[in-house]
Amino acid sequence: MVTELEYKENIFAGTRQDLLDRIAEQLKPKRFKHVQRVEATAIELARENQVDVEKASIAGLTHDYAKQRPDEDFIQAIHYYCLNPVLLKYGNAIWHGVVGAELVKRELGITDEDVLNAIRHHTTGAVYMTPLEQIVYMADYIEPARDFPGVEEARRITHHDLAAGVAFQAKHTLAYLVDKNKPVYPKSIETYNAWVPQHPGI
Ligand code: DGI
Ligand code: FE
Ligand code: FE
Repeated sequence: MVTELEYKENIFAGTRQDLLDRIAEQLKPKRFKHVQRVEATAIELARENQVDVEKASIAGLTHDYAKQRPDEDFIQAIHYYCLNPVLLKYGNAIWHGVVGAELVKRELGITDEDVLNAIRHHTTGAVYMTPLEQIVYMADYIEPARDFPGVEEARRITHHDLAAGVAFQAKHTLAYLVDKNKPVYPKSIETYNAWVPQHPGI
């Protein structure tokens, strides 16, 4: 049971309930429920892949911490933390992960780089992703309330082979963005190139 999970690694200075309370202050109920489902899915994938369950819980709960912040907060943070100015051309969809990780670090005091990278990369993926990063990227995509054509296949592939799940999502997200004439963040293309040709079966 997720609710019995006791934080012992001092990645976050407080209990899981303390972390939930901090996140609930930031998110509307619908989004708050989503991050709890992502947490549960991330814990499941962590157990299947011998990954630290406490990190999976914390990264799952915090991955969308900044999703409902105003644009000004992100723009200010891009300047303050000297992040790549190319980011300014994008919007909330890209900022809430890459820039959101800096807000998580500052406001929640979480400094574990694996957790922060899982937040940074959860939307676009990345060329190199640790097992924890792959888990958060996939948990966000397959959590139980996700309902898009192909989600069942995504779940099946991911539980069978985490890296193949990453390839599946990278391919389908890129195809979706192209179909909708959306701007593609270069990292999304890098993720595609790094993961998809290696998994021709997906
Ligand atoms: O925050 P969530 O809704 O839980 O999920 P997410 O962070 O994976 O995705 C947020 C949105 O970002 C989703 O609609 C897909 C979109 N997205 C992913 N990669 C790119 C992107 N949008 C643009 N413009 N460019 C990208 O490369
Ligand atoms: Fe997100
Ligand atoms: Fe999410």
